[in-house]
Amino acid sequence: MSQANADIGLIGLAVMGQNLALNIADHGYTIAVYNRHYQRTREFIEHCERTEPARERILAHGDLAEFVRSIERPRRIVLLVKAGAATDAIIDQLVPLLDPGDLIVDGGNAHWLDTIRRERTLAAAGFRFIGSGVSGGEVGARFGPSLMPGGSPEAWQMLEPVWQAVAAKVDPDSGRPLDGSAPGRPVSGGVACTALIGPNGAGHYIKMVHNGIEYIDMQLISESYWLLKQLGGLEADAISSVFRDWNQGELSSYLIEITGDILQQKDPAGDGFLVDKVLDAAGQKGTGQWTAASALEQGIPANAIAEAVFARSLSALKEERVAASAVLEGPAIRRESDTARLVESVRHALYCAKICAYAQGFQLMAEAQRTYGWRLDFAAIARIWRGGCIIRASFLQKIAEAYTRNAELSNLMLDPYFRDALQNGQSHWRDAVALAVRNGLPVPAFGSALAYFDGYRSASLPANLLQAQRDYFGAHTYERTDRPRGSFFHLDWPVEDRREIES
Ligand code: NBP
Repeated sequence: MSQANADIGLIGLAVMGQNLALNIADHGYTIAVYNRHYQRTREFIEHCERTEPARERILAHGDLAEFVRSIERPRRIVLLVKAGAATDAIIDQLVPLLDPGDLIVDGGNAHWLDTIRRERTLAAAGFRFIGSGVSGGEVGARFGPSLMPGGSPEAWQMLEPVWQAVAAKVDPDSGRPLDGSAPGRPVSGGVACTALIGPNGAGHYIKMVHNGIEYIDMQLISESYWLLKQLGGLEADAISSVFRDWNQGELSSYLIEITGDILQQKDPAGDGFLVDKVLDAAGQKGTGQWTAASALEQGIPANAIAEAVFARSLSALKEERVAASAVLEGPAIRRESDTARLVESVRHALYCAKICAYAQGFQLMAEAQRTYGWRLDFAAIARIWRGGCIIRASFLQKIAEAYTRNAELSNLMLDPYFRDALQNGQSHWRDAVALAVRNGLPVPAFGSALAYFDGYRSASLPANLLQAQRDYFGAHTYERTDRPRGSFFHLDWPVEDRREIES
């Protein structure tokens, strides 16, 4: 029988698993690895032999039982396999090989309800389970991801030292990510971008909302690019300079930074810029849809996040759009002569709409905490997102400060810092949306975020008429402005002798 000589185990050696295994090994842990098909394991080990200083701390196994036996008890086993049925399949194979008290950590993009189910089932059988969001793609997994674990405090105690070690690090004062890692030389110091989010599915829920925010962040940046190109007539490299400039200020973020890089890239297969040759049909993997669906189910107006998902769906109808463009006419596009003013309007629109998008994401998490009985620390969540993940941005430091000032903040837009930013930028934001509408350019994210802002700040909305319509055709009742909330009335609308009935 083989000896237990690994501190931790990891299953699933596709791109995320390989990189996280190397990150864990870089931090001094001996890690056992296993993959369903051994060929992938063999290739990984060959790669490690060539380039990885931590190679001797990676122990490869082709047999699952041998892999499990090689891990010190109580065992910690991280799964990075395809989310869904694959995760259940590997858990089913693992369980008979484990001992009570062992911990399984699912680092895949699981649906939070699956995580709640798995945690309940495994806890009942005496095992520990954590569903942990892992963000940052392959580079993040390799040199410091943002990690969002959900589970019991006892399970977290087992995982915490490893997750603290491998997570991205930020400067505690500025919140800026600490860079400079290389194989075998992890970042030292700084604050780790991880903390226990809450019980069972809380970590995966927060990871899902992160991805929903990622969708809207990307859509807002794309709409900015489009207005600068279509109305400003700017070439990709000129727009790149604008983004690089914005990256020095309050919009500073990973996504703005990579947009600056992308727009500079020449087409390796020909003339011009690569972005002009990339087909305008966006793909999606599902976490944006989950976020929008969760908002709909919980009645939270995350319209900008949902619009970002629909914008991808509309873009994917490429052939239909091409055909429709020959049939459905819009206004001719008129170039703006004052480019500096256009750039300024778009910058403010981007920042204001981004505030609304994050306000929606945090409202969604606040509702989920009520629905699932979690207690979430929103300042801690914003801090975790400051480094390692795709939406990392200096802006998140401001959100952390807002929730530190007021942990019960009902909407981010009401925090003094964000209130002032919206006040400062809204006329530019309106100009950008108006320009887009007049020129027939679609800006669903800018526009829906503005509608959210205007709706949220309106003491009165036309829902009085809507509610009267509901009562007219469906006897759904209405409340009256001159009576206390909670008193409901119905009118017998269609008959001559109309009577109002209170219920
Ligand atoms: P994939 O999501 O492409 O999954 C491939 C891995 O799952 C391989 O190791 C594969 O084994 C394994 N697998 C499958 Br498929 N079915 C299995 C089964 N029935 N039993 C055991 N193993 C099975 O890999 P990834 O892109 O590295 O992502 C891993 C997880 O991390 C996913 O849940 C993903 O959603 C999440 N995630 C990915 C990213 C990213 O940027 N890619 C970012 C954040 C989170 P095989 O080699 O034998 O086929």
